[in-house]
Amino acid sequence: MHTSQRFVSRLTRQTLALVLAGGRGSRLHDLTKWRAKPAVPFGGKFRIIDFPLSNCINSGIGRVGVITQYKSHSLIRHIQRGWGFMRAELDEFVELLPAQQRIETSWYEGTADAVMQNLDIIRSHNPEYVLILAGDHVYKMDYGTMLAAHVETDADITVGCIEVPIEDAAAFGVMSVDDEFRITQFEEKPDQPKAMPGQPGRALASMGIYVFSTKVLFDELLRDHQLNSESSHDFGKDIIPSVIRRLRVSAFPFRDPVNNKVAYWRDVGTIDSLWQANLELIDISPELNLYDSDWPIWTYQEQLPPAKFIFDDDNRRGTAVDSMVAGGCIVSGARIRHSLLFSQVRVHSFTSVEDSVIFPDVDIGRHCRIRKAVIDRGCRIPEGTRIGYDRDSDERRFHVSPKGIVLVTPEMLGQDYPHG
Ligand code: ADQ
Ligand code: ADP
Repeated sequence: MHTSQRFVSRLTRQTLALVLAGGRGSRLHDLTKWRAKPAVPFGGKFRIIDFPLSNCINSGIGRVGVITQYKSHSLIRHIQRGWGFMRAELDEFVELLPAQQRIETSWYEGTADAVMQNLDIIRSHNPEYVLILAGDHVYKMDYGTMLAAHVETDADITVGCIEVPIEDAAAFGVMSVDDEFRITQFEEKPDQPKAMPGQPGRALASMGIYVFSTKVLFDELLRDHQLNSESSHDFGKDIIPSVIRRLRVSAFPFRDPVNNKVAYWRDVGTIDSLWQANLELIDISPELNLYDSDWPIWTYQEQLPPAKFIFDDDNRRGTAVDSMVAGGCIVSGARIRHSLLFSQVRVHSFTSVEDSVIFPDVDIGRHCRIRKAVIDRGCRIPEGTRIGYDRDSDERRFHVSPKGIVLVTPEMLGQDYPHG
């Protein structure tokens, strides 16, 4: 075993990371009508893509390309503003790779096609390994250990994997492995997922992240492109299942380095899971600790004053309990309970907000009662509005999720989106 620090840091320096950030995220309904899923706000001041990008930087991978396609304006703006601090003279960068019809006269098809169309850019960086990541998961992971495992097992390809409950497994690529964690079977989104040996309730799911030795990546992408006219050019659907018999494909189980249990990893792909994952951050001991200075999550942030809580004219206290409140917020004579307020939210007197996630730049007028809601950026909630108390009335005006979470966007309120 060569897991010395120097060995791992050599591997991370020889790696180019490509973050796939072009997917639609259609289960997030109107939250992804104007932005790609990786640009969706998360955790009070971040966007989802900040997690894989921060993981790269914290792992020592300084060369990162972000492949964008769908509704990329807000994502591109975020990356240009927030991730420009990399030092080009040290060969460190976060580079945007928009679909631009470089090789084919089409937009990107599947995930493998999105990488294929950037082959010349990959070649120009001359990496030893290419780490392919998804831009839409929330987790903290040291990719250095996955690269080390790739090299130590002499793998051509290594797939990151995590144990999931069998009832959720049909949404993932599901694999079987041998004693040495070599993948022996891989099925993309199977109707009947296979359980792990001896664990009928669990399946081994692909995280949709891959380490490729660069030559293998080039060979397999060209092969898929040239020989397989049926292919949808997707890593999970086409490439991985077709190579497991020919090549050495290892699984890398992602575990928490502190307690060696299954690590925190969330696909916040629905309104319910986004709401829940945000509110879980408020727990006394959250599974995802954002206050961990060993693994900082970087982002773009405006320079904002501290959050402020004030008495109103009638001596009503502005309070927030069991909540997280970002910079620039003003809570004036209103009560906030078990909620997450992103930056620059204003909440006015005689209003209560409970069990809710409020995105940036929202203004909530007087005498409102809001419960179990996700309120999108820029909403102006008129005085006296009730949300989360009467399902029929909510369904007429807003979108209500299966768990009864009410999604409110500016368009649903008849308002313009904030530009700029
Ligand atoms: P899916 O969840 O279906 O399965 P997919 O839609 O392929 O994931 O998207 C993967 C990533 O690529 C996402 O970050 C998405 O934003 C991005 N993306 C999709 N199409 C793109 C395109 N044309 N251009 C740029 N980016 C694009 C995958 C695997 C499964 C695995 C799950 C884990 O196929 O095997 O279990 O991820 O979530
Ligand atoms: P984010 O909060 O993720 O940055 P924005 O609210 O800025 O997202 O919206 C993403 C992009 O889409 C912005 O350029 C915004 O101006 C644009 N946009 C959003 N809604 C509309 C709309 N109804 N009509 C036109 N452009 C819109």
